[in-house]
Amino acid sequence: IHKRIQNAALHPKIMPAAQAASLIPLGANVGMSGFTGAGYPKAVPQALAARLSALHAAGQTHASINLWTGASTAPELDGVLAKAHGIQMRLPYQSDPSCRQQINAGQMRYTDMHLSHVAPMARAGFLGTLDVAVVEVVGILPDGRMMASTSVGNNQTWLDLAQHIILEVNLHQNPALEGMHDMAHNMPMPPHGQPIALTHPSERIGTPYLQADLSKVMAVVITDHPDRNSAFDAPNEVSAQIAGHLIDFLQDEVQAGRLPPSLLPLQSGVGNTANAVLAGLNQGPFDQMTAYTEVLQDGMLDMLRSGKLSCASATALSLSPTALAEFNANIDFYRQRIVLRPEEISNHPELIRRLGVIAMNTMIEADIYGNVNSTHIMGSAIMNGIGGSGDFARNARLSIFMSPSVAKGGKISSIVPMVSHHDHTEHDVHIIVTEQGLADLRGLAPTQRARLIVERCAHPSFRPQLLDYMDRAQRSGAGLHTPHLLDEALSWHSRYLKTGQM
Ligand code: 0RQ
Repeated sequence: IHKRIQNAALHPKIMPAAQAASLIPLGANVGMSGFTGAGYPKAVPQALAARLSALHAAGQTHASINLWTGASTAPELDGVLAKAHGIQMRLPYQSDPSCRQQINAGQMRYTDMHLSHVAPMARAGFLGTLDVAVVEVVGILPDGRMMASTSVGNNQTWLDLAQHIILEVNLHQNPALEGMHDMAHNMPMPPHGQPIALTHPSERIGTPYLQADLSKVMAVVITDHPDRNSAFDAPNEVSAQIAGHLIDFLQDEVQAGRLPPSLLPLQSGVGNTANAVLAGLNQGPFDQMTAYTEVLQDGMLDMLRSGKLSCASATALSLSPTALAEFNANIDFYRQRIVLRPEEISNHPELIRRLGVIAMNTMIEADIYGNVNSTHIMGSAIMNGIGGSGDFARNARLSIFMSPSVAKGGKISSIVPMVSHHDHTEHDVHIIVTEQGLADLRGLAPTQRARLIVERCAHPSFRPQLLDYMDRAQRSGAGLHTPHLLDEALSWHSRYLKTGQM
């Protein structure tokens, strides 16, 4: 243990998780590490959940905390705390079934934010005071610098801002992660802003270590557990078709001279479809690609190994157990090629625009004019959150959204007359892809976009209804720039809610 915690001043602070959890004040704002199932604290949240449950049983029914993280975490963090009714408010992103259920039942407040905004907003004080940071690290050097774990997220900001710090030193995480991180953060705010000096995904502009005022550390907890990440589904026919359309399109762009042969830095969202697109790119014609993304998942690891991808910048590793084992076995190879950064840098609009990122994200639905909903089911129930999709889509050189054309066994069309919630406006969406085909919306007016999206992307079982809506809206809409029949525009969603079928 002392090999991992080389700073002797911290040794007296080593304690069991339950004791550390008892130091967190009720009602506190707590900033925890964790991003897409990687690098989250594994013991203190569970101990805190047990403590809160006991308090609830003893009549303190409102005992809870406000929970800030990097992004989604895992059942041992979001899951246990939500099940214990221990989270009063949550930000900036979650994907946990229990959290989702409580948010949609009106029992948990959820502030769903662009991930690049979180650290600057926290520093500016808009989110309130951060009482406690709970951060997983791999180890602590004699001088107190800390080796970061499998995700960076907002960890350095939480350590900077928190009044008190609890560290979880996870012996299971590979000490050879040391050197993979680049912790530049806390860029000068306006009116003192400066250019961020990154011009290539592989560049480094900061130190590889987390740092903190060690006098704020009130507990150090030892853990020995792996990140809990599930395996991806093997690409199915639909995701393979989406990948195929996308790769054909990228090849055409290269041929037309609009993209270089090694493309531009790739960003890929999470999920099975995104992973299938990466698998397609790994088999495809492009070489010497790079990635400037937030989550590095299995597909990108395969591409690094095959040499298709020369380097990747991200804020978190989100690897299946098999991919994680391979990563750990070859970590020296990957350390040369991967940089993990704070999410305010991995998702920074300035850098995404400068690098010319190709953003590939999954959506819930798009409308005929190209507006995209990434977050809400039938207009009012949250699924996960906007995450980094807006940071990338708004600023990308090429902003791509993909989805199967139908959901729930064909009862729902992913292409609708009007989206039931807007995350990405028509101005931020360049390409829509489904298994049916790809619509390139660049430079087109709304009615041109509508025809292309319906003809290329909608499922044949919904296409006639969409064409009929478009034709009638174009004949009798109140305005003919973006023609709509307002009484009907959301009728597909209300019909689904009433009948179970759009
Ligand atoms: O529901 O699980 O109950 O079956 O939505 O859909 O097809 O499995 O797709 O897992 O890739 O998620 C947009 C949610 C897609 C995700 C979203 C139902 C469908 C299923 C999931 P079930 P799939 P995925 C990087 C970038 C926002 C954040 C983001 C997401 C469930 O990609 O959260 O992009 N994106 N971040 O049945 C009703 C529809 C539906 C629908 C799908 N039209 N209507 N239900 N579903 N389409 C990562 C970070 O930022 C951290």
